[in-house]
Amino acid sequence: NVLERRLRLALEEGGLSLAYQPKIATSDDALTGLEALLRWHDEELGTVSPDKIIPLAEDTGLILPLGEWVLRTACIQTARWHAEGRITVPVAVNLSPVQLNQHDFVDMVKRVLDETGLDPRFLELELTESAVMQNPDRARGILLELRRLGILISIDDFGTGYSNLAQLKRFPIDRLKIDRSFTAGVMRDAQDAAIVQAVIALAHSLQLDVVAEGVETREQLDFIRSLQGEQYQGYLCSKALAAEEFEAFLDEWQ
Ligand code: G
Ligand code: G
Ligand code: MN
Ligand code: NA
Repeated sequence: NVLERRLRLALEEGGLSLAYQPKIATSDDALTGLEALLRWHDEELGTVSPDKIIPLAEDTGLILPLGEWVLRTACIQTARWHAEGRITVPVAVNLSPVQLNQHDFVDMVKRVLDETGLDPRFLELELTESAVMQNPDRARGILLELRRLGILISIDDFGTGYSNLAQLKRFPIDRLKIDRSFTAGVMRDAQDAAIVQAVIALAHSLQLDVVAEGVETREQLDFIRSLQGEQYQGYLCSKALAAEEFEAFLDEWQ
């Protein structure tokens, strides 16, 4: 498989990069975090989306070295931005469910934090509901260990997965991210608006905060703010940016 061959090569010899999307406070427009997202431009294949890369990597086992590369790169970049005084917020990294099954996953995370010097309080890990529900007892144990290190845990794409609230409440979670498919509909679809309202209320009653994903318009932001949703991400503020572009964004935003 040519995609697999090129991905192996990119991992060994370079060609992968990360883009960073800002997370913003709805109350005062302050930067509250950034999410690292994988990017790959290959000489032969052109630009390949993470929606193609991640499933392939999961099927071939490449997700373990790839996931470690993403984590390490995000930590190095964030530690540097902290040292330069550019930011004081955490970086969020997406995890594949396959990584949770890695026997030494927590040790790998500890090692990367040690080696990059990033304070664990400035690392956030994003997992989908389905990822944690595959093996809830194991996932819970791992999340408790991560939490003990000071790492933040978010549930990504909330509302689209297999949700088990009885299980979810046992997990050490900090934050729910409302899937962008719901955000997209809030101004035109009463059901989407009701779902977003209910998810924010649920999160708050469980002492979790909320990030609305995919906010593209001022009206959507106002809606989220009126429900006291704490943070948002989306094109209204910025798409995910290459590191140099992200620095320019920071200079302008503050
Ligand atoms: O970057 P984009 O917004 O196109 O991302 C598409 C999907 O790929 C999203 O669901 C995102 O969570 C996922 N994704 C992007 N980067 C990573 C990564 O480093 N690891 C994992 N597991 N998923 C990622
Ligand atoms: O699943 P996850 O939330 O990690 O994926 C983030 C994905 O959402 C990336 O593909 C990113 O490029 C995309 N994205 C981020 N903001 C917006 C937005 O405002 N609108 C749309 N349509 N997509 C967005
Ligand atoms: Mn995410
Ligand atoms: Na998401």
